[in-house]
Amino acid sequence: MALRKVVLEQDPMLRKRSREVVDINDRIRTLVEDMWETMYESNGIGLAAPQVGVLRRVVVIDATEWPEDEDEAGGEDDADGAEAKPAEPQPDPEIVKYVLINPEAIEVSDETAVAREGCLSVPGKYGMVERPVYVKVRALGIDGAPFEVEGEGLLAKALMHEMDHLEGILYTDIAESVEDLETECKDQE
Ligand code: QAP
Ligand code: CO
Repeated sequence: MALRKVVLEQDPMLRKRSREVVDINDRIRTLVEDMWETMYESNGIGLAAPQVGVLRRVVVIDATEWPEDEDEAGGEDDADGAEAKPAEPQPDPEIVKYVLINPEAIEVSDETAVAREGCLSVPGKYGMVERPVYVKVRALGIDGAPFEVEGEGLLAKALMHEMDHLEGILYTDIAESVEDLETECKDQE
């Protein structure tokens, strides 16, 4: 496994159409391993192969929404009470993790919503993007078996955002507005 370099916005590679995978071989398996590593290292929730400079129709997504992320989990710091409250058992989040090879949208909703998006290839920016609220995608898994995934909310956005990358489209092309992230967000090194 290895980290790969993330290709940035101005690189013409991101504007090209990626080609179908015809054979899921060791090269593709290594690519997928490296994409997971690269995505997690950069705190992304989705990554498409062209973002690491490989023009193949391969996407990884981890849109798992951890309860802690949404709100300060638990809340109050332990008061000096006699009985320390046992930690509330957190429900296990549903793991929303997919490798998609040659993904195709086979159904999209008419209903759309405008929501915030970012992209590892466009660091330090975000934009408001209108997308269908629901999509059904057919793809091959890393084992070569076809499967379907239905996405709503974050997963739907991630699926459409990543499939756009395979067509050479960036969210900044279709965003209603793009703005700089506040500089107080200091998760860079
Ligand atoms: C695509 O985007 C996406 O600028 C994945 O400083 C976007 O993983 C799916 C990221 C919106 C669903 C909704 C961007 C991390 C990650 C940054 C990403 C940054 C740190 C973006
Ligand atoms: Co992106």
